[in-house]
Amino acid sequence: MNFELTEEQLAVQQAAREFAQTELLPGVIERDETQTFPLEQVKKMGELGFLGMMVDPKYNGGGMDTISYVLAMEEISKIDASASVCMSVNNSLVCWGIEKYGTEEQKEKYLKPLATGEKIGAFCLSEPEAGSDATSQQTTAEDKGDHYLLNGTKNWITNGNTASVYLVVAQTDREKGHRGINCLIVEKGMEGFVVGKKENKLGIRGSDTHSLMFTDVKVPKENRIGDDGFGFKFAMSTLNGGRIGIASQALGIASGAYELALAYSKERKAFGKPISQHQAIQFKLADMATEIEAARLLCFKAAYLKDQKKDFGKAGAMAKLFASKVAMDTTIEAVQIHGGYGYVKEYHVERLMRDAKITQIYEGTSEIQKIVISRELLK
Ligand code: COS
Repeated sequence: MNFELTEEQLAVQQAAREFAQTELLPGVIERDETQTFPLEQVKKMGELGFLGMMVDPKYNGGGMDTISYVLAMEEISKIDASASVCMSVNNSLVCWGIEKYGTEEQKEKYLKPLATGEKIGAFCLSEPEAGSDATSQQTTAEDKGDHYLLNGTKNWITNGNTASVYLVVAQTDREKGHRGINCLIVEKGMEGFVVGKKENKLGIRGSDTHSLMFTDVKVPKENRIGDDGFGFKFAMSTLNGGRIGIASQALGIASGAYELALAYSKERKAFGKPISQHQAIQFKLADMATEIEAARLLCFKAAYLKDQKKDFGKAGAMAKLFASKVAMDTTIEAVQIHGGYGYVKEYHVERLMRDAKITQIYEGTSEIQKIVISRELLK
């Protein structure tokens, strides 16, 4: 066992930290306020290799390990979780999914531009009436010989408008249940595909969350990922990895809030001394730091297992379940330590508190993570 990061991992961490400080911090409060997607910043993230970190260099990726991805996600999420959710979806759902299960043609056509951020991807599983219960897909992909006819609505889609490549899960044969589901690569601009309304959200307000409508969209057969009926397994397998990304995002939101609270506690005086000298605050800081460290280790463990090509489903679910709770608890305490200042926008912690909540909901709620974990335990 080795707890040391490699030179390369440390360099990635440093690069992500510098990028977040110089490119994401300026304007993050305004983007949250005005619900503005960080388009320029995401473009730069692509140029720096943060959008296809683990993709094989032969498909324009960074060829990095998942630990480096966790480190970069943590640093970027400390400052701007709206940017990091775009990064997480592009890396661990869309790029990974196509690289692992796509055809060579799909990789050439879609993975290469996705890995550099020239194109942005979206993962479209959730529907108005199918979130946790992902097998009850109402969107249909009717087999028409050389193409599928796609009809239905997807909800809460991250990168909904910014994306140009969409992985859309749909039911082809209802009688076959989850074995009748397919995942299709849909391009923006295909006739009958309309981006719907943007959601007005509690947190990650800079991220671009939309509903999507598909009406008789003709999707060529060569855009199906995997064999006929593989779509549900594809979604589950991809989400296993996505959960490492969201766990790292939650970790970053927590550690960002903790660092702000630590610094503030040394500056703010009460009863004649910095509040960091009061045990009430010291105990909060001790709890926050301990829980964050535990969350980080769970993220590393899941990432390590993935890199070792071992089963990482349970580890990823544990990391997400725990880190998202730590994000919620830590940000609430960070606001508390800031007192009245914590409740106003300038101090960042109120935004982090709002951003934290979604990590307990998307890519599988905490309750779903418990289902995934307990099924593994009881196997
Ligand atoms: N990894 C790989 N395969 C998985 C899997 C996982 N985590 N979970 C399920 N599967 C496979 C099963 O092995 C099963 O295949 P077989 O029938 O060949 O054995 C198939 O998928 C269907 O699984 P199951 O019968 O367990 O389906 P359920 O309807 O009971 O649902 C849960 C399983 C609840 C785990 C699943 O629906 C889920 O993860 N839901 C949450 C989806 C989600 O994260 N939504 C958020 C949207 S993205 S923001």
